[in-house]
Amino acid sequence: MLTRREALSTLIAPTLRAQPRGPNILLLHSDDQTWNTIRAWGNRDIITPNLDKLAARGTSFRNCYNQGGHVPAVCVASRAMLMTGKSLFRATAKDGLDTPLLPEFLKDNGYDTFFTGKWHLGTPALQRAFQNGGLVHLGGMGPQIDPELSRFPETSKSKIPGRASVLFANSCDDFLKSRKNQQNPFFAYCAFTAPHDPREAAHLAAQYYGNKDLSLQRPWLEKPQRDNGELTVRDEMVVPAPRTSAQCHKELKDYYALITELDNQIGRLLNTLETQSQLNNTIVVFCSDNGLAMGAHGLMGKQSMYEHSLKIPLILAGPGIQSRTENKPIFLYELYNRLAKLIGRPAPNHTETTGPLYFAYRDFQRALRIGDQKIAWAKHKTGLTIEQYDLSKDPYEENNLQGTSQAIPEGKIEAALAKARTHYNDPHPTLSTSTQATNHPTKPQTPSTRQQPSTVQHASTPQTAHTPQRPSPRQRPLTPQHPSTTKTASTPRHASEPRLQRSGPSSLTAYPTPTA
Ligand SMILES: [Ca+2]
Repeated sequence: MLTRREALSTLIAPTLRAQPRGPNILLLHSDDQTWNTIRAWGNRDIITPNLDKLAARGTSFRNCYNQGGHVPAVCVASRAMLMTGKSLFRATAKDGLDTPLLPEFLKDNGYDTFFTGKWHLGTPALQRAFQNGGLVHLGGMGPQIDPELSRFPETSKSKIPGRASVLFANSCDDFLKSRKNQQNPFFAYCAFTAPHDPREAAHLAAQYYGNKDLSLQRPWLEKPQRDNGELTVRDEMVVPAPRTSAQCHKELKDYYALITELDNQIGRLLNTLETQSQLNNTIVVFCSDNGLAMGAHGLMGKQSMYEHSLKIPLILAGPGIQSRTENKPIFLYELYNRLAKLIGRPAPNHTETTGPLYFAYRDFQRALRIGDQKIAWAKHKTGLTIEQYDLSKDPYEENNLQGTSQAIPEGKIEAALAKARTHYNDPHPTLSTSTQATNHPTKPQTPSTRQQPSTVQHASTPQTAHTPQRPSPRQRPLTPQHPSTTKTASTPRHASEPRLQRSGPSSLTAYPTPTA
């Protein structure tokens, strides 16, 4: 015979058990931060004590990738993928953003949601997705000093005195402090604009790094050795080619200074969580949206298929997350799916996990992984550039294997390519590594109307029109983690695709010098 109290307890308990309070989630997002810019990950120059602590208590995803972009502002596609949990060609503004965004999914699962920082996916999606917000930078790049910001959910902008990273951290900090004794868990998304240029950080560079002689990004070159179809984009003009090591050294120091400033602000936020007794009940995510060349391969921007532009930091720490290193490659868009599982909810059907490692930029650059081998190609005005790197031995992509005995057979590339295109619904089926039937000069074209290329560049072969590769004496290796092998099943060659045809050294094209 149950007592009255026991009977009431029996009625109430299942309800309480069905609605446990999930862990909070704090998503810390940087802008244009390449993967090898965390001291705990092996960069002995950079100062990132708070990210180092986060890495020590969490999981470091050492091979996390942005899958690519549709326009030079790669940030847009990356952030669309992050918010939708969809891969590149499905996370479009047209239909991708129509599905529940990550904050909407969390709100539906009992979370109070908050946003501050850079939002690059349009005002309607922002206002729809979040319940609360602070200072917001609507759009792409903005100044690091006295930025023009709006206050969520308003869209009118005004100049706010202060440094951008501090202002966004202030907004997030106010929200975290307001959460004491709140019943619902929270999702707070703080999207910093650092270390994106303009790199207004001269005094911070002097303060943090002084006269320190930084190692330049590998392989440092005065200018690109090969055309990738996008050498005159704005990002490449930040320091016009040919660049000097002194110029790149200054840019790198300012870049590192912005990251150190960002790290300080992240430390503030994590300290607030700790003083609010919320640190142990909060999943902290740190990631960036895309990488940046910063002088590697003679490039400055992010519009390429090299690791420095695709690979980004990703660290998760908090309840249920082990302290370890994960070397298996992962696309950033998988974060949505993983967070759903971490809070004990089924991931929405529209979210994707990492499939074949296939990367795309606009309609003229593609890259594909076959195991540890990475094949990248780009159509440009005068031809086609193909490169192949063994990332297990050459993580900085310094030794192009195309045109050597180690080049992967064309049939194997085509099979993997057909599978990846189908998997990701790439709408540009004519972009393959093939040059067949187009071996004739082409007129300069706009990127969107590019035709099949006329020739193939094998960059491992000497090219007299190029500046010889001159690695900086200050270059030295960090500690890259070798990516694990990804199996790609052999599938029949796609009937509509022309066969891969590589031309020999005689067809090498001169690399056009970028124009300002
Ligand atoms: Ca970015």
